[in-house]
Amino acid sequence: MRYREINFDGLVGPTHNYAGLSTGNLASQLHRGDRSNPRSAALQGLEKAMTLGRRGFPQAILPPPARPEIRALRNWGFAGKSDEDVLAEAGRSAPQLLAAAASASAMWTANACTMTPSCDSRDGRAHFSPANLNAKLHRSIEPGFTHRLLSAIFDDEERFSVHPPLSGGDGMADEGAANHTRFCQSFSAAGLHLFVFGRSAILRDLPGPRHYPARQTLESCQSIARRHGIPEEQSLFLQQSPAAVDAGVFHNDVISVGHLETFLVHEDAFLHQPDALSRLQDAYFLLTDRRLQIIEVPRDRVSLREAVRTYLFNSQLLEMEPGRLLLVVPSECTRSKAVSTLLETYLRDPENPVSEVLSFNLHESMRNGGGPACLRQRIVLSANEERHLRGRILLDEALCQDLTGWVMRHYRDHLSPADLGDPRLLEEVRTALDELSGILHLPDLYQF
Ligand code: SUG
Repeated sequence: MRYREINFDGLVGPTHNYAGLSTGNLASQLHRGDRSNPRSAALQGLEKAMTLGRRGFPQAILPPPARPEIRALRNWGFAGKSDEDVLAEAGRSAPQLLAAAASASAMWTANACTMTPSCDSRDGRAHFSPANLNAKLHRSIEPGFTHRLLSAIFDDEERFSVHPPLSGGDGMADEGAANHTRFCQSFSAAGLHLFVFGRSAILRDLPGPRHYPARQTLESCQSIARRHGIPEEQSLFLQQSPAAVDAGVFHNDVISVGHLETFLVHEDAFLHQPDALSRLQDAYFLLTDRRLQIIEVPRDRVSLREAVRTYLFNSQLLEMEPGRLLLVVPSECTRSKAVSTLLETYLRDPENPVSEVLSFNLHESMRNGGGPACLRQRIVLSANEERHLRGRILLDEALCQDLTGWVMRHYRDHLSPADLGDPRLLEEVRTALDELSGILHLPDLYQF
């Protein structure tokens, strides 16, 4: 059976703003309070998805949840007869909680879930676990909608299994595919699943970061592998370098990117890196009799700081033809001397699979710490499974045109955290999402 990878990009929601909610995410901290442009943010994301779609890489779209999330505000005790009253009350007494309920953070669909293709799971179904995102207040309200959305799209129990998010609170904190990479010779071949964690809920003697929180736990990674039925020899668990977390690497996809048999990784990504990479190489060899091409970027070529600033590793690798990869980077990379010099040497080197670099202006998302890789969830499906997807979510020219028109009609071109309590914004969002569920043929997706 032939499988292919479809990138499901997050459609940026109409409340995209800079409230500085993510400690440990340097960009989010730096841009706290800035004015955002939700319309540009959505168009920048669509431009990336559609350009890659036109180049022949399969693309789909995941719609945003409704924000501000009034249910969360009511749950946190803001009362009122109408939703507008609740909004006003939260805005008056706890603007930071209102900002948490209004964040458009679901745009970073790498954090939506972890998926396992059916060829790697014991029961022969594709498995999905919405990430609980317990590590951050504003993100912990995402999994309810994500679960509903995935259940609507993958609505076929014979082929798909959509699990509930992991329960267990902080000890099971899970950030989804941002800390997961599947290595394989082809999408249809058995894959090795690399899960990356920052801390353990049980093991007391692991080193940890000093300044910023490590988000994902070892136990959540193991639980995902277990519930998805991944055979033991097909998974590996590695710990992030605590120094990297302290330098702003809040997810592993900020410091490494893997695709098929290539792994582009910074020298300071993992704890005890030489040992970690040889464990990876050994596990892959044991499974496939083949070797990964590990491209390790030395810190004296690109410092950890520059890697975090440019988001070089939050790039996408896509196979154009066997052995030739396209590297999709944010335009911050092309403006960095260190990064562009490195990439030029890659392009000149016939042994290096990176054969083309494509850069995108994703400034709106980047200012909140989200690059190309954050904006997509990789979903590997067989041709037969693809036929059973629900909704009009595969991106083609017609859908792109409809979505662009929809954004132009409904999105503001500027928004400040102070605007989040505006009752007209709530109304605008609801009108927009009602229309969106029609465009995507996903009725009943939104329950305001
Ligand atoms: O979780 N930023 C996100 C960025 C997520 C990036 N995703 C990946 N690396 N896969 C986060 O820190 C900022 C939102 C705000 O401040 O309003 C935010 O949530």
